[in-house]
Amino acid sequence: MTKSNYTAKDIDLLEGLSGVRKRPAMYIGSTNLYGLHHLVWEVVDNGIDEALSGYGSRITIIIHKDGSLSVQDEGRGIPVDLHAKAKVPAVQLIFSTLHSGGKFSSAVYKTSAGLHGVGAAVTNALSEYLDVTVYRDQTIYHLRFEDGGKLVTPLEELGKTTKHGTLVRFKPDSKIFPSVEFKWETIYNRLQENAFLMKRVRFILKDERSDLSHEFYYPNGIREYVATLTENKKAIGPILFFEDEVNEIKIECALQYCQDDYNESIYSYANNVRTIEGGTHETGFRLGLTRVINDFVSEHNLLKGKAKLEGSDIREGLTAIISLRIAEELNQFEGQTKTKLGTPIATPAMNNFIYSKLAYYLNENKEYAVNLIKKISDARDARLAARKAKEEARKTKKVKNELIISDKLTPAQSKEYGLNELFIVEGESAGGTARKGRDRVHQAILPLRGKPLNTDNVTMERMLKNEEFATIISSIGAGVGSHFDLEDAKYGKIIIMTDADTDGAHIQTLLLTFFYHYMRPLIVKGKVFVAVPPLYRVYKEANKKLTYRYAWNDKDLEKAKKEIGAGYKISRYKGLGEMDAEQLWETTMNPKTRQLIRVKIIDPLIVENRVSVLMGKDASRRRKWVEENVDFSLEDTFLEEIR
Ligand code: 28G
Repeated sequence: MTKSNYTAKDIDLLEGLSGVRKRPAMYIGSTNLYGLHHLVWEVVDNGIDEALSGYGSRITIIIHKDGSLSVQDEGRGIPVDLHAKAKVPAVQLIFSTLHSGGKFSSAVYKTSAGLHGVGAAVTNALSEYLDVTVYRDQTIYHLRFEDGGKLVTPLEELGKTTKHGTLVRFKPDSKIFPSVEFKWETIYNRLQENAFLMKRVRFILKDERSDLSHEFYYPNGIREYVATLTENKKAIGPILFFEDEVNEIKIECALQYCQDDYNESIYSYANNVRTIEGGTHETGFRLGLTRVINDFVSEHNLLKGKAKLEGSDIREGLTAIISLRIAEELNQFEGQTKTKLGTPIATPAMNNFIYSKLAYYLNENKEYAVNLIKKISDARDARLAARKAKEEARKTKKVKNELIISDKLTPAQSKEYGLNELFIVEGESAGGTARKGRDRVHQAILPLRGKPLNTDNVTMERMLKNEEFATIISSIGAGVGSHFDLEDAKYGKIIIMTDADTDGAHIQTLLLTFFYHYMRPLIVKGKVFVAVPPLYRVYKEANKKLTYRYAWNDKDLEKAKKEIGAGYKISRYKGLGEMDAEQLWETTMNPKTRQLIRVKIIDPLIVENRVSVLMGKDASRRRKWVEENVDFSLEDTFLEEIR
């Protein structure tokens, strides 16, 4: 770069970005993989906003071999004219000014303003380089930043073109991010989600590191989203799809009921942002749904003399996607993570919307209506039966069903259930070691023989016949499926402890598949964990004194080698079985020294994709997937350290 190009204005702009570099987590949540991918979303969201405004129907993302990533849209191209006040090209400003998203966007419905929504300048601030190429007014424009947003190539013209759009290529700064490796699957899932929500837009993802590529294009939008989420389930009737505009809110909703599904899976969005914490639109949806079903039942004199249907009965086995488009000024986010819709009018809008659409549909499709009401009333009966059984058990003080539990479980002594931990351990021998090493007061051990049953695609009846799961269910003591009641759980933590190899990962997935289908509240409320055994032990014996360190990854290993000093030896743990009771306690079970990963459902698609690919019937699809994801870990299936 030539120093003379650098003006006082450029330096002012750079100062804002240096704040981002000093405290990146404030802007992108963290500097782990979550934050790394946030750089991608900021740029992609701008391309999506342009498409939402009606310009461009294709967005291409390429992961390059050098660790950079590029995003190209076919919109109008970012304006290059000098900004009236700042006197620098608008495009330069967008990549140098924080929060430029809100200020500069002309989109009526904006994607961002969600979790962090701080604009592409943040991506620039945290990149080794960032190139912007604009195709606009028959001209190719270009500018380049390096080293956290320093303008090294001011806006230049590269030639003529007939194209229009914007191309951004950036390489995350390895001084900021411990890992700068983009994950194919993380980006894949996010783009798929976006594609479902934007039926007009084609998303193309290419990975030059592995030659993988994929195109997402769903002309049927969220209908296909619901179809994907329910592809392994037994559907009751067709996927219903409704859309309307109410009080200037554009509403789309797709829903499907399934047999043998005891969960409610309602996923809502506002302007393409997933509203994880729900909010006013979800509230309205639930109100309207409960109202329309109960009104339909009483109008047609169904279920005479039977107990009222509750909302939970009506939502059991329901998978629904709700997508709202709200004008920017009405789009309010609240909640701890700003993923809760606060817009008040969304409640009556959704309430009336789902009421009128579904009432009409049910009256026009009596056969469907009868099947649905039957299913819902079965759910109500099951709920009442479970409650009655529970009350009986309490009356007869038969709660001491620990006695019925098979001899496989080594229980904890404490009756303070919330503090107790259930370790589900791979293998009888590791189970034995864990039994010896544990804290007897609060830790219970349940060893597993072999691989647990794959509970995807089997009925509950079949699952209950499986001894391992029967034992898990009775050990936890809180019921199963729609009868599951978190309050009755005998443990505050369920900890899956397996070897750190592919078999171990498979067992984790099988167990999580079970918890996901039959005890989902455990996962939703963050009660399920995966234990992380160490991979190495670094040790040395000198002057009859043994010193040692454990290492969970290669970084730890380097640190441990340094701490132990010259003459160290390394033993690599291949499985839990290689540790004695004391070592297992110290490294993997002791709450003070162990590492646990909390299981979360980050994204319904990630879970359903993984579950259906890994657990489904199609072996060739599974093999291909495993080949493509050789380094897969559960971390991004069910698990994520969200900040
Ligand atoms: C490829 C990666 C990410 C974008 C546009 C297009 C316009 C724009 C972007 O304008 C500043 C504020 C309001 C005009 C808007 C072009 C209007 C007319 C745009 C992107 C200037 C922002 N012509 N495409 N920003 N506006 N794509 N893709 O970032 O007044 S950002």
